[in-house]
Amino acid sequence: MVELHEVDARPTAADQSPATGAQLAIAALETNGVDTVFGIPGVHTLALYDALRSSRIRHVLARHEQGAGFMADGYARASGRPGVAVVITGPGITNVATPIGEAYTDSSPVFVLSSNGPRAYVDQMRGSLHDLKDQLGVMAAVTQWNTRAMRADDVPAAIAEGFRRLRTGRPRPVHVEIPLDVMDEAALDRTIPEAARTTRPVPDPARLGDAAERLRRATKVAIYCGGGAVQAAAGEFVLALAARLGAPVLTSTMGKGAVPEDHPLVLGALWAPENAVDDLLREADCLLVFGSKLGADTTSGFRLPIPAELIRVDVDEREMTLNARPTLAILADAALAAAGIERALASRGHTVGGFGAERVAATRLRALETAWHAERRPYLDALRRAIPRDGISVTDMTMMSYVASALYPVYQPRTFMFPSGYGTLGFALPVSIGAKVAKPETAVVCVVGDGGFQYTMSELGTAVQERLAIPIVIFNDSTYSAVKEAQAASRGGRFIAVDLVNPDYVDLAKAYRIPGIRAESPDAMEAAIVQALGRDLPTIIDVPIEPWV
Ligand SMILES: Cc1ncc(C[n+]2csc(CCOP(=O)(O)OP(=O)(O)O)c2C)c(N)n1
Ligand SMILES: [Mg+2]
Repeated sequence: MVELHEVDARPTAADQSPATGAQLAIAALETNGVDTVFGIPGVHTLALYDALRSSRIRHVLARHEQGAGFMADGYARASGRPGVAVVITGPGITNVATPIGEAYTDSSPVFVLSSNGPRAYVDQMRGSLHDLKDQLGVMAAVTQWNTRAMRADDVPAAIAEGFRRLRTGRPRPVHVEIPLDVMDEAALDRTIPEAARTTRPVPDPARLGDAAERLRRATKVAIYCGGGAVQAAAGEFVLALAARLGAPVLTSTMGKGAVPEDHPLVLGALWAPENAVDDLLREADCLLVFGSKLGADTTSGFRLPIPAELIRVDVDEREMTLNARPTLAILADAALAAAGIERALASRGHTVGGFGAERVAATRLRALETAWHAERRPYLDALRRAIPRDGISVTDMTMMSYVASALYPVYQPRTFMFPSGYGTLGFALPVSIGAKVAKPETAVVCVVGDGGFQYTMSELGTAVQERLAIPIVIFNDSTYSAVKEAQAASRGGRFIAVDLVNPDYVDLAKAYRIPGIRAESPDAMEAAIVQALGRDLPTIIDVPIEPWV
């Protein structure tokens, strides 16, 4: 089954084309348009790093593989291009599994390239360094596709297939593993397959016509956008459709930014059970959903009102019927489907008043007034003022982020990031780093709680080393407040394991020789963020806040 091959790793002087498995791997990344990888080297990836040295790919050195995985995810979320993490076998893999789990739930195109021991010993636990019983098994749990290249000749095809999958349908992470001796093995065939082009599922015209007919029969239509609408950049087509139907546009948290939240027909992520948006939805006779699984969390336990007519558009056949059975399902890219439905309605000369902008404005106002923790809005308004319209806010699992989901307006796709599905604390700092590396000219702000920050604060080292102008806003209450709140709500206030003794974050900034500021008010925080955006280093902004519980 497995056999050891003699290895001749050196390319001849006459032939500078890629030769070893490792060189082919890096060449295949280049062919696939990769300009940056995030990782940490080890003795199991020496060959890969050696090949990276002579490539044009930039390597960003993380401080923990969890950080490298999140950075690759942030790069992907910000740019829409696959993000790449390079890790060692064993602990490198188990460390990266957590952010890849997040990328999987949130459909982010992350490519993990790893190593393993020599082929002959893979999975055998014979006492080699970094032995892991079932490395592909670990990664199978968090990827859509996962393979081991057993010969140098197989490396280019494995990498090409990974990228093809990232660029087709639903973009969930992939993993390619190259055992140690395969990296140094000379390949007989040096051909690198051409990069796969991104394909977007094209809607069936008959279904678009069917959708137009159903929408024509409806009197009050509402539109709902999930992460799929962000990925497809469907905004302008969704808005044209909304204008034709007088339809309010709602989003999930992952859908924030699909449409600008200051548009007169946009209600954003303001829906909550029994609020004004909920009342409005109960009057709708048709809901048109673009790229959302209508998940348990997003719908507060499947409480989002679903009218008799439910049209769902999704790139994933399974998601399309998950959680709520549609009366019409369209397997398609959200932008192509929205444009197609709008054209079909236009050709039928169909326009209706629907709910209309006035009703939407009144609904928005009432929903804002009654929103959960609306008293914290001054912080979110200050954050919004400090960040340019196209600026990216990366938010961690902290109370302020949950409030932000409803109350922080987002205007452009890929400018609001949150660990939506896996809910991983420590997401924000490394994801900010990846986003800033992908978009150096764009303002990127990290919003994190005092607890979540400590999960990945070691990545401060990376942000300093790369001189990234990231304001790191720590909403500090020395508490795991989300948990404390849950203990108050369902355990009769029997609090346990929620109080934190934290470092002084301004002093921590000093240790890294970067600016550190304590901002005692929303205004002070706003000024500190604006200043921080103008530096060429990260800035820690410690914001002491009132207890939530
Ligand atoms: C990896 C991980 N472990 C545990 C949790 C459970 N958890 C959710 S929120 C939270 C508290 C976060 O504290 P902090 O970052 O200070 O934000 P706060 O809730 O205080 O605003 C915890 C422990 C989690 N989401 N992720
Ligand atoms: Mg806290």
